[in-house]
Amino acid sequence: MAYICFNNHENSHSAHTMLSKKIEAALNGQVAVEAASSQAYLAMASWAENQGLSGTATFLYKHSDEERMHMLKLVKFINERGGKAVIPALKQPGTNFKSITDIFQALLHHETKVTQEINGVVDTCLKEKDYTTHNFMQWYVGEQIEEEALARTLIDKLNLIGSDKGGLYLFDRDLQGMSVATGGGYNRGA
Ligand code: OFO
Repeated sequence: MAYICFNNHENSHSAHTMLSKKIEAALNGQVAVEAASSQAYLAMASWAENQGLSGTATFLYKHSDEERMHMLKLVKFINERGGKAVIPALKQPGTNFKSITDIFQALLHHETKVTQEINGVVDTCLKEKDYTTHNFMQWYVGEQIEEEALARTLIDKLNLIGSDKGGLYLFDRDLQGMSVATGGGYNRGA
């Protein structure tokens, strides 16, 4: 059946109100945050790989990819709404980690800051009355709940394991098949 959509992506510049400069700047700020997250987790993945923690490395490489996807989603949204996405320069992330627990604490700390940034963007959307972008940002709000919960669960597990090598081996093995996208599957009735 022929179907004409007047609201498709090609027409989106005219079909939706264009982004205000404030919203465009806030979203571009978030592009930089997601890019920095991807880079930070890439450094963590590489550290874990060098420590022989292959499951942890796999998990972190995947996490880095997911953050890049979060960045891309924003880039496309900004451009589709008639704005201009800015691809940021990247700073070298921290590479000196003391332990696997140190990694996940740094990850949780980082994600808590990301949540604050996202809340800041949501706040700007409300102030600017941009309900389309507000709606788009809800995906990020939900994602942050998952990511923070998973990081906390992993830190709890690591605290229980302490210096037990067998426990650490099993922890690393379990991380092999896990990702934020699969909802963790850790300690959630699995
Ligand atoms: Fe870790 O989160 Fe992106 O958004």
